[in-house]
Amino acid sequence: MNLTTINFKPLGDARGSLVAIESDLGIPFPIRRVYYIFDTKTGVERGFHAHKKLQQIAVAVTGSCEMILDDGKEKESVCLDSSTKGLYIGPGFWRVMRNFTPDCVLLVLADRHYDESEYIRNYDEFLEWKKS
Ligand code: T46
Repeated sequence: MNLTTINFKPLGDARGSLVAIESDLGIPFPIRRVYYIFDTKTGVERGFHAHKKLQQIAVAVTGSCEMILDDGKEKESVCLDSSTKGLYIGPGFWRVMRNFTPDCVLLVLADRHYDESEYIRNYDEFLEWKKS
């Protein structure tokens, strides 16, 4: 599986670091939505769905978690553990997130507004949709 990671350039000075992410600049889509997942309880696994259209980039801005992406044939696990590493997640990947550290804040940039009708939340349906 060929997953794309994006390295954000930290703009550091003596005070510390800053990362700037601008729509269309260095990321492959216009940003229409930003959300973040935090305060995830120990042992919790999230996700268990795919998107028909949505493109996203996920960055653990603090802490870490594991993102497992499944294209219906192969699975790959990526450790999100850096505020300068973004994982691009295109449409058509079943995802599971797990192993959240208690301090993990997972920031997600998305190219579409929230639309429950474009989620696939059943794995068998996902496999059928991949065949179509
Ligand atoms: C994804 C992974 C990485 C909204 O109302 N608006 C939103 O923009 C989002 C993302 C969620 N919600 C509601 C829907 C649910 O009632 O928030 C609740 C939790 O969402 P969900 O169970 O889908 O959360 P995760 O962590 O399983 O998945 C989320 C995103 O939904 C999904 O697009 O790719 O994070």
